[in-house]
Formats: sequence, C-alpha cells, structure tokens
Amino acid sequence: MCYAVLVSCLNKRVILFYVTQPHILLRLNVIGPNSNPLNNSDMDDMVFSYYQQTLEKGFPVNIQQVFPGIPSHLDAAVECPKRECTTNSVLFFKGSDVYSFDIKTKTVKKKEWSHLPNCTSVLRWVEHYYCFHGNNFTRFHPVSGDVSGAYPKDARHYFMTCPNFGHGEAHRKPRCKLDAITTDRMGKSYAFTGSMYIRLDTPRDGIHHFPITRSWKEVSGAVDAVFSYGDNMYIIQGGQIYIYKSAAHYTLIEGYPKSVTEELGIQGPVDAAFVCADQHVAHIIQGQKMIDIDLTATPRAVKSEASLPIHKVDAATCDSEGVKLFVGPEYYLYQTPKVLAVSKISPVAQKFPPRIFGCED
Ligand SMILES: [Ca+2]
Repeated sequence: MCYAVLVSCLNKRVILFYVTQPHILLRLNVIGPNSNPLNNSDMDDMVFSYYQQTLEKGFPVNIQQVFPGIPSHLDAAVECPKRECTTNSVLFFKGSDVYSFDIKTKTVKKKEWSHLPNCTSVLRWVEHYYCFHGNNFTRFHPVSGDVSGAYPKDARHYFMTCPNFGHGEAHRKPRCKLDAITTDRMGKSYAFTGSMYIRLDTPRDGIHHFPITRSWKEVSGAVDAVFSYGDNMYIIQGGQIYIYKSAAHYTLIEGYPKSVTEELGIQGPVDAAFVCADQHVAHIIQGQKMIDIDLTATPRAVKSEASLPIHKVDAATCDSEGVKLFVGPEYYLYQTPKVLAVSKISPVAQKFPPRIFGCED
C-alpha cells in the first residue's frame, strides 16, 4: 500500500505540507530531529520547511501564508523546476484538481486533470512525474497532465523490491558501448545506447534507462551521433538530422528532420559528433576523419578536415576535461579538438566506469 507523502524539495529545503499518516511522523522525526511531534489534525493546514534537517525559523505556518491560493487538505504535492515546467513551480493535488503555484509570482493556475487518478502521492524523478494511487502509479506530463503509455502500472514492479515482482527486460543492463553522448548548455548530460538513453548528471537519483522516444518523441531506434549547440540538441540518425529546442522539454524544430547534407553540408551517416562549450564549430567524426563545420556560416561549409589516430569511434563529447572519444568500453582523452586533429598516436585508453553508464562489460 502506498501512503500519502506530502513532501517537496525546494532549494535543498524539505517541505512537508501536512501529515495524516502515522508513519510520516516517523519520517518527519528523521528529517527534523528537533521537530515537534505532530499528533493532531490542526496540523493539516500547516507547512513545515526544513533546511539541512532543521525546522526553519518561523515554521510551521499556515499553508496560505506560504502558498496563497492553495487549498487545505491536499492529497499530494511535487516541485517542478523551470525547464521541466515553464517556471519554478509546485504542483498541488486535491481530488481531480491540480493547482500549479508559480514560486516567483505566487500566481496559481488551476487545472482539471480528471483523466488522472486521485494521487495520494506524487514523485518527481529524473524529469519524470509519477502519480501514485493505491498499489499503482501513472506517469504524467507536469505541464499538460497528459498520460502517454500503458498506465496505470503496478508500483511493486518498479519502485520497490517485492517478492515475485520485478520489471525484468528494462532492468537488464546493456553492453558498455555508447552510440552517442552529449551535455546541453544547462548541464543536462545524456548517453544513448540502442533505443534507450540515460541521464548522466543526476547520479543521486540512480542510473536508469529510458526509451529515447520518451524525451525526443520523433526519434525511434538507435541514433548515430548527438551534439548540443546553443539551446539546441542535434540528433543524427542515418542521413537525417533532428534539431530539438531545449526548453521545459525537448521540442522538434519545425521543418526537421532534414537531411544531414542540407543541414551540415556533408554526406551522412556519421559516427560521432561534438561541439565544445562556447565554440561554434561542430566536429563530425566519420570513420577515421574529423570534419570541422562552422555553425555560424550559411550555408554550412567544411572548415577543415583531419585524419584521426583512431579507426572507429562510437561516440564523442567535449567537457571540462577535454575531448573524449568512446570506443567500446573505453575512451580516449584529448586536451582540445586541435590536439586531437594533429595527433598521430592515440593516448592510453581509459576504461569508463560501467556504474556511471549503467552498463556491463
Ligand atoms: Ca555513434
């Protein structure tokens, strides 16, 4: 049985909205050792804000004081940061009504998501939003409330270890071989393998494989190369390129996919691609060649070409450490694209930690 968990995390604060279940009292004691035991229903409308496990000064206060316009006796609440919602918000659930509270302007938008079951608890995890009801859960979109996929599902298969339950296939780890890897301007980092992707910059939430279509719904199947430039993410698959605008969610830019030739001025397919932060050059790897393309030029044209010391690259990225070329379960690190372009021999290969990429050798 799932209990109501009325917890939200904002700026490292743990906020408890109200407490009705006895076990939450235990949790509250864990969160706030100096907290008052809560044992009466007068607390139903109160907000408790904890910073580093200590109840903040002035709390608890009535919910209206912190979240004006939000009703009392809520069922659930979840935080929704900018880039997942259009502004930093909290979603409050009460019956089939959902109240979206904008933290900055303190404005409230009421939505009726009657297609969603009444959520006794809502969880945000790796950009996904889950409404729990009984033993089941339903994943929904935090802006539109849309549910896509076969829901509800039984939480015992996914969120906990229960005897005779599990979700086998999805938990089988793939081989350590990446198809593509990239980090966008906001620091969201993704690795792609087969038809799945994993988020790399949220290790605290664990490593989990999601279908690529979950975040980039027009892209089905494995991708060849992905790179980020400005606010956009470029996904190359065969001779086609998809450009996604990266805002609250990834949205395919109108007119795409286009052919790689039309967009980049080269023939596909490509093996790997990367752009270094604040640079305007796409480095495209095809076989043993690295082709540099000036992304500020229209039409795009090849700036330069270099021969690489590595024969077949699976995926490539450029981060604060330098350029990383991934080949099977190993990667080669070069200081800069220029160093890579003039290298005649490859450096010692480093093994990438299977734990980070959720794979096995
Ligand atoms: Ca590739």
